[in-house]
Amino acid sequence: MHTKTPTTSIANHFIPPLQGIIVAAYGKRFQVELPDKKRISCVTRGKKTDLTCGDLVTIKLTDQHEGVVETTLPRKTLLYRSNAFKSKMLAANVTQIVIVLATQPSFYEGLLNRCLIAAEAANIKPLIVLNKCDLPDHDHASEKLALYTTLGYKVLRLSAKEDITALKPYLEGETSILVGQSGMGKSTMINALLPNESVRTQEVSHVLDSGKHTTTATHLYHLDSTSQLIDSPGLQEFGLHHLSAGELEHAFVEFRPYLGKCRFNNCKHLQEPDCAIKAAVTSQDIHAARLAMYQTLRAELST
Ligand SMILES: Nc1nc2c(ncn2[C@@H]2O[C@H](COP(=O)(O)OP(=O)(O)OP(=O)(O)O)[C@@H](O)[C@H]2O)c(=O)[nH]1
Ligand SMILES: [Mg+2]
Ligand SMILES: [Zn+2]
Repeated sequence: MHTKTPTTSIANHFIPPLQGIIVAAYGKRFQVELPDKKRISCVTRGKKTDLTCGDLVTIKLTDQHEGVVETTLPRKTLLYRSNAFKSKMLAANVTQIVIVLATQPSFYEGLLNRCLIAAEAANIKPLIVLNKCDLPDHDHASEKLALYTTLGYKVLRLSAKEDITALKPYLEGETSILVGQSGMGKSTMINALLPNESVRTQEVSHVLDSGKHTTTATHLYHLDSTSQLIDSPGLQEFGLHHLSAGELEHAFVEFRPYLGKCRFNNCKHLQEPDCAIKAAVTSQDIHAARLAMYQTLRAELST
């Protein structure tokens, strides 16, 4: 004969914390998805708000669909941007940054460089996608990207509206975040990859040559049991104030063979004599545009 286990009295004494993943971040409120896919709307204790999409957390239920975040599990990676005053987390635990560019609206090469530098500094692999290749006149955008292929970055050309197949193999087994300016087609890509989702998208403004900032919060979607995809709001700027001088110079992949070879140990590669990086620009081993980008970013650092 089986006797009934007194579950209720045990439950009253110890409720094990539930583990979940943050699938959406709205300021101080977070959607946490539990292993059974149930979603709980959570707040944090006190003033703690340093949580972001992709964070693994433990929560305590306060209601059937509401809870409080108790702890954050250690992060494998953290992608964030910062200016002189504040920093903003974009996502945690991502393994790949998909930098989404388009032929229209025109993309800023400075922002592309900043995304690449952030990816290198956070040890996250970048992938560059030129979207909207169905539109005429994409040659100019394509030409601008030749430099990045030379640096070893993969540049994928596609049209999310016509055929997203080319992107699929790159997403397998990865947690990828789509980043880029507004109107490049990030949410359109989510819809193309996940036909059951209907993420809001919006026509771009041709007059302003810009998107309309349609996506306002970061969201994580499951592609399959091992692949996740994060949609994020369009970026206008990408400050990198949090990087040290050493992190910055190492994030320029083609600088690495020359680092430590300047006359001065603490060479900033700005005006110093006998600078190995500037010599490599003269010999055309480093592209002048990348040194200019480095110098812009170096001037923004506090040290
Ligand atoms: N022709 C063409 N248009 C596209 C393609 N991909 C997206 N679009 C259009 O571009 C516009 C902007 O797309 P969205 O997906 O909203 O862009 P987004 O990057 O998510 O923009 P934000 O949410 O504002 O950051 C929409 O009108 C899309 O239909 C494409 O491959 N070809
Ligand atoms: Mg969007
Ligand atoms: Zn130097």
